[in-house]
Amino acid sequence: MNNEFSLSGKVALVTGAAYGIGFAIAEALAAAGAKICFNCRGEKHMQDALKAYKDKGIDVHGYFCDVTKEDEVQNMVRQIEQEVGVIDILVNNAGIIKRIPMTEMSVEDFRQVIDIDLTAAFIVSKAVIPGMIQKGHGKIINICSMMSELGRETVSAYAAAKGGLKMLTRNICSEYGAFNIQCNGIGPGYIATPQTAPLRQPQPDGSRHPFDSFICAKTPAGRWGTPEDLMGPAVFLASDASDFVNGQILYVDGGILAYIGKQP
Ligand code: NAP
Ligand code: GCO
Repeated sequence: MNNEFSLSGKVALVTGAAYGIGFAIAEALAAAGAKICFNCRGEKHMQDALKAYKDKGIDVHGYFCDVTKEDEVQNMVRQIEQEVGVIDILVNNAGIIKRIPMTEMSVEDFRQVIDIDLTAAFIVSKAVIPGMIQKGHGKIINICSMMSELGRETVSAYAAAKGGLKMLTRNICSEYGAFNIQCNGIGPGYIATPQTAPLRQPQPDGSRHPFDSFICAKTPAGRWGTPEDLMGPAVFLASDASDFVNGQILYVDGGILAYIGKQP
């Protein structure tokens, strides 16, 4: 059974894996035997990430690439194919959020979130799928969100993008399942990373951020998730163990989506 979860000999690309959820997923895939490639945009993020991976004994290939730029993505994928090998596992993780009330949000801001959180997954998947077809197999994991299912104030662009990413996941499954490509999503709950740091920032008087208390009360597990909580689910969806799982979103949320909340 253990062999089912082995990724040895596989080449994985995790986008936006300089830190946060992407870094933890790359670490997990490496521990299962995969060769790791990742990208980000920032020079400092890259240098810090290469040191962090090295400190964990993980041999990685880092690439500067803005996932919204199709030419940069195509070049990166070609470079990976030449330097490391044809990509077996793609994790579309890179993403941003802008928390602005919709009527105050500029079209440019809305478009930027859609571009990075949705269109980029199309661009990178489109670049990687031909190699997977040639190889006769492939795994694509899209990092969705609870906002693939729910909305909340100020995250209209992000929810629209993550809702679209859920359907792109299902469509890649539908269009490429016949080539033995499985495309699934992971829907993290509220995870403690730089992206959610503003929601956990203690108040000036030292008290807990109200959103921090709100999320812990709404989550049956009673806590924020950590990037490490996503490591096992990512290995499962990247491995042979999930060969008959396709078009699904695996929510890793401590139960928050199932829970109406405690009576006040
Ligand atoms: P994060 O800490 O902000 O990290 C985002 C990563 O994406 C960084 O490495 C960033 O590096 C990279 N990135 C952003 N835009 C990029 C672009 N255009 N091209 C290439 N790389 C880009 O975020 P996170 O919390 O780890 O979230 C990772 C993913 O999980 C995102 O898709 C997010 O929506 C999703 N998610 C997060 C949570 C949560 O609670 N944290 C929950 C559900 C889903 P550079 O800025 O250097 O490029
Ligand atoms: C927010 C948070 C969420 C999380 C995550 C939840 O502002 O509500 O950033 O969107 O990032 O996507 O699954």
